Amino acid sequence: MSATNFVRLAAAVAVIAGSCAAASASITIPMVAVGNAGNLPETTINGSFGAVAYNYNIGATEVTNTQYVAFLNSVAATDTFALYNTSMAGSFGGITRSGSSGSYSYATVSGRENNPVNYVSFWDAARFANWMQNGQPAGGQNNGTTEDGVYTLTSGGIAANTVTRNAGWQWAVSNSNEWYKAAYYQPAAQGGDGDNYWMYPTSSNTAPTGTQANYLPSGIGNTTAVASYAANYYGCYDMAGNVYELSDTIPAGPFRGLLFGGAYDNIAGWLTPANAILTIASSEREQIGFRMVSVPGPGSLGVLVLGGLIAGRRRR
Ligand SMILES: [Ca+2]
Ligand SMILES: [Ca+2]
Ligand SMILES: [Ca+2]
Repeated sequence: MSATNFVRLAAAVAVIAGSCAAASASITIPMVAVGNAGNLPETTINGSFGAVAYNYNIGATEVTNTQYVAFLNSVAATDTFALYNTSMAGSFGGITRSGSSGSYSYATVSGRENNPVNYVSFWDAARFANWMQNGQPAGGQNNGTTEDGVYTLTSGGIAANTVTRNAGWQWAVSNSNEWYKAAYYQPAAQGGDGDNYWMYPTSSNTAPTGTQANYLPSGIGNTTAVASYAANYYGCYDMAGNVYELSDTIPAGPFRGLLFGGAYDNIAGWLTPANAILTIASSEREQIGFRMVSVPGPGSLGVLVLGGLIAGRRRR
């Protein structure tokens, strides 16, 4: 990343400044289960991260261009909320747009179908999550499609960066603890490090080689197809490198993060928890994509949130 877009903060945190089929078929996002609910956080490296009180699923991979194209073709014939960024058609992207507003259609770039989508803001990712939560409806960006569901998106909430998950969420953009746990956690009793947390998202205390993750030593200098390298303990791919993945955690101000794990152009130190970035919620960059989380089983968090009513129904 260029130095002009970075401001180094304490604790080795950086800030990123603002910076092919067209048919809208239903998509399936491969998810892996992250158990060990109630695990303790890692607290010695870069704050306190990784504690998650509930079981959840997380995307096995970053959200891909193919998955994002299905979203665009469902909701962005008129791209009211700028879900498409024209840089997606460039050499780091993988999505083209044709037609004119009102009849836009979108396609993946040949050979980059399974690369992670990038040039997405947190608000794009939040709208994707709403679309997933709402059952992948077609027909435009409206309150039943992209503007409500997991995240209630109002102009005021966006401007103030105060939008958080609604109760009963089933799909969401991963938060920093969910992401961190899936990347670095492995119980010592199940073969993990002595303190249950690895230094690298490849379930190791040794930096991956350029053939084990897409980061600077790979020499690729661009995104690669997701799952081109081995999965980690929980079955997640590319938590080390490829693209950074947005977080719905609000640390302060206009930011979302922290984002851990590095991108295709980072050195090994940026794959560790010692280095992470905050990103402005509206920022869109080639190094940043996102990964989904869901709660296990249809409506299971709804059971937790709504208590005995639904739980009782489910027992019948
Ligand atoms: Ca956008
Ligand atoms: Ca450790
Ligand atoms: Ca990644």
